[in-house]
Amino acid sequence: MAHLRLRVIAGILAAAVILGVAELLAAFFGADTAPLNALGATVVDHTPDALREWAISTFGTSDKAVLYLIMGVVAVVVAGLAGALERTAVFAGSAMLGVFGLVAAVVVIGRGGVIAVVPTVIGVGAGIYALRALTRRIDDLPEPARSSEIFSDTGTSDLADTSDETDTGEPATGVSGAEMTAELPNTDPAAALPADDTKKLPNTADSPRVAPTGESQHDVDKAPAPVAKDSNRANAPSTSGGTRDPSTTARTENDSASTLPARRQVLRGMAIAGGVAAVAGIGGKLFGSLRTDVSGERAAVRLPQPIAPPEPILEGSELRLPGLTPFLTPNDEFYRIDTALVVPQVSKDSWSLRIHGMVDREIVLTWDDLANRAAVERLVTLACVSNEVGGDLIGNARWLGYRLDELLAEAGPHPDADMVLSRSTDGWTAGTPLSALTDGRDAILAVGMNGEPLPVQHGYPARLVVPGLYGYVSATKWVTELEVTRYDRATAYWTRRGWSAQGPIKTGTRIDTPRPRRRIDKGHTMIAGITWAQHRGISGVEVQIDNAAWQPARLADEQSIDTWRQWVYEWDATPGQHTIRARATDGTGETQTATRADVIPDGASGYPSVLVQVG
Ligand SMILES: Nc1nc2c(c(=O)[nH]1)N[C@H]1C(S)=C(S)[C@@H](COP(=O)(O)O)O[C@H]1N2
Ligand SMILES: [Mo]
Repeated sequence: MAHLRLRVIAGILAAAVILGVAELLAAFFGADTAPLNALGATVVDHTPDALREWAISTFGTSDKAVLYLIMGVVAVVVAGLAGALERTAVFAGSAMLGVFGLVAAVVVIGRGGVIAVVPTVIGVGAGIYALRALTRRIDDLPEPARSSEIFSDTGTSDLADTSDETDTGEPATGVSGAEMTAELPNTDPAAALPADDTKKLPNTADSPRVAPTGESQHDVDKAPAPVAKDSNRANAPSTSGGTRDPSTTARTENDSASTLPARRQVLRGMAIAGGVAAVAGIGGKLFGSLRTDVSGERAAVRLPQPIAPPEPILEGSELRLPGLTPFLTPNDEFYRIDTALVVPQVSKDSWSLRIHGMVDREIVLTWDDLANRAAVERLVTLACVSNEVGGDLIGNARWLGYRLDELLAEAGPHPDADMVLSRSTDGWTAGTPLSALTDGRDAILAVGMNGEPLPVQHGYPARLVVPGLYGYVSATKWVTELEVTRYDRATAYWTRRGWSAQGPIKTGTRIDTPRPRRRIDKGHTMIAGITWAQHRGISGVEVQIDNAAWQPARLADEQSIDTWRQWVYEWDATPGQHTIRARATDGTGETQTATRADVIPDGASGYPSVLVQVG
């Protein structure tokens, strides 16, 4: 296939134009109207559970980056194929881009309505235009020229073209030795020209040489060389400017045109396509984030004063042992789990919380409305249902916000309601038992985290925090809606995908130190970790070395039943290989189960264990 490499590059550039132009428009129409963002979000929504589990456990918090990487690779392959198949008279590649556009359009409309399709349509239009323009230029190239040469010639400056013309190796592209010699006399004078004249070289020196090449490889009976020479001289500067149309009138001078301008047309076209893609894409990203980024406004937010002084952290809740997880998790180390490929940027000024559904009176609360209400601050440990035994999808923070029982009471939930379906700006939902929000526990609409406004990726300006329930059924970030409803009427995001409708946190223990498969010194060893059973509390932790009897560990002080607790067991380690296990008993007296369970459908279970080599 002639010029395969050029065609593949043309296809990839066309795809870059699509994504770049769409990104630029998405700066105005919203980040989720960019086709890759919309497609990625749809992939996320439809990823089979097993795959999602695998992705989270394999890539952790970089699962989103991996998804974009995969989409990028697929895009490059498809686009390269589209480029390879496209011809001036064959629209196969354009059709492929069109099909991509159609799929993306359907997805984008499904997620954001008809108007959201604009970036995709214009982007795909621009991409197909670019593919057509580049393909025409490539089709105009003389057959024998190999793309490698096109590129080695690029040099891209006119000066480089000069050296190209004097390069006697070039005709080896397929012209015979005789032609080669015939050309030499022509190239010599060219090489002898003073440097200032180099600009004219492509026309003067090129034409005579190209005629044989063009004629022998191309259309022998088309326009004779002299005509081509003249027309070429007259037109080359403008024709190589890239405005040329592949119309039939242009064809004549084209076919007999020199390889050099044709080559330069291709390169110039590619440079333009690449430039448009890069400028539009990067510009769109920058402009989009300038327009929507809320980190500036967040930094200026003044948090409400809690009605009571902040809950002091008990001195004894922190054991201060090397390798042990600190009692409070700093915001920048707090795990992040959500389905949002683009972190929602929600301004507090446009934010509101609507409480509706099975209520006596629907209410809408704005940010300023909240200022008139009493704020509280509470320590609550948040955990993800996808946290494996020994995993780190759990964190403890100080949350500042408004009691949900008070906000719900203002709306007046009906007695036959049993669920609150909370919804975020990006359409994600959680179904929380109404009872968990009204039974007196510290369920809050949080606006602050560890003394700061909520970090944007943790839900700025407002999210839910409910002690005792996994995040997927309670901890809605960027929350704007609470619909009071019933479990038999509404199904939340993850429940629709096979996860349990109810998500109480299972009692758990983690061994932080020693680390697994470490070699440690014999003798006195601190085995330490954390344990949690939010809203039930912990009554004890035990440690087992190999198959010996379970021994009680020492627990740090109990800050509250809603937070995790540190624990430590002092061990006189003997040489050899040992397995350390731990288990907790919650405040109701129930010991966590040894039975291993997968995270789906309602959270992992089983004892954590660590294998160490002593001595
Ligand atoms: N809007 C939105 N809120 C969400 C989610 C989400 O995907 N979208 N994921 C939930 C899940 S599964 C968990 S475990 C917690 C995690 O909160 P964090 O990222 O602040 O740690 O957020 C919850 N809130
Ligand atoms: Mo989660």
